[in-house]
Amino acid sequence: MFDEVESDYKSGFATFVGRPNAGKSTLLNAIMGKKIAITSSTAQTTRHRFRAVRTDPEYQLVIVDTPGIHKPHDALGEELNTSALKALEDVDVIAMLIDSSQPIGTGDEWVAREVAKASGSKILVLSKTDLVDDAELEQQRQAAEKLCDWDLIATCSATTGENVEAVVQSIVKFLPRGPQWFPADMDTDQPLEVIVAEFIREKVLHGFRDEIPHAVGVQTEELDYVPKKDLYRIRAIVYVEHESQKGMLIGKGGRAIKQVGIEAREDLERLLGCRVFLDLSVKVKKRWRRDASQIRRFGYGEGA
Ligand SMILES: Nc1nc2c(ncn2[C@@H]2O[C@H](COP(=O)(O)OP(=O)(O)OP(=O)(O)O)[C@@H](O)[C@H]2O)c(=O)[nH]1
Ligand SMILES: [Mg+2]
Repeated sequence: MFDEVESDYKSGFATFVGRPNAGKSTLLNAIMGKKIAITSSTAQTTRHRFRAVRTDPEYQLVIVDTPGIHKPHDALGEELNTSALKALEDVDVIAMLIDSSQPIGTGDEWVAREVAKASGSKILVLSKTDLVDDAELEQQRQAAEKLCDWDLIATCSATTGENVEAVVQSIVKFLPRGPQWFPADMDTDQPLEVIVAEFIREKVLHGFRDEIPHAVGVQTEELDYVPKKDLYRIRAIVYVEHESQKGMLIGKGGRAIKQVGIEAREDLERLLGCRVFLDLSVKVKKRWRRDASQIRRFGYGEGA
């Protein structure tokens, strides 16, 4: 039994919020020391709220990654915002990320106002410090400082790793004393089917531009471990909204989708620690981004 009086063990929840592309998921992966979340330069890469758990001898920190908060253009965008804003409720710490290299805009001001209304401790994290010099960082700090009554301001680069551990320590400082809520070996609450679909979607985001990254949704249809062969047999469907997008995704002689499959398989083999047989197909689901029930079937926003 956990003894609240005698134990100094800390545990609690922190959430990462910010505009799309602020670097939330990249920082989450850097903190976890492995790839839990997918990342890309496409806005709205993250499409659902999920938890990552870091267990340490002195604390258990649960980080909630969220979709970037933005001006929505369709039902999917609205779902993403709702899902992100919900993560501000009932957490011990809110870390708002602002890209050090981008001008602060009305989008940041809007997110900061939502953060201000929440009850958790508030940390401003100026991200991507490798992209700016000291003077630029100081300017950004002065501009961002005014957005909210911050309990602490931190800076880091998730790409180089600089100050990432300092950010963790800053968050932990605001965690209450409490027990380990989750098993020590648990690193995320995302079901394997979801992680697999997300890893595949990431490769589409990396390989395509314009409308395709936003129009794509991935569903894992089959996920079987074959002990005799020590391999996972995975079947997944990549959905797009139009026949023309399907053509682009498949590519000449199937080359484009094959490349997505090769890259996804490498990541999945690393994740699962064994060989992967990956069967990918492409289908059209017209206007799925306007269909709330289909959005949820994919697990995006608030999920199924
Ligand atoms: N140079 C540099 N690039 C970074 C850093 N952190 C993230 N990036 C890049 O910024 C882009 C966006 O990163 P993500 O982590 O996907 O951003 P996000 O805030 O999770 O975005 P959404 O999920 O769309 O809300 C990616 O291309 C990352 O590689 C950093 O510290 N330095
Ligand atoms: Mg993200």
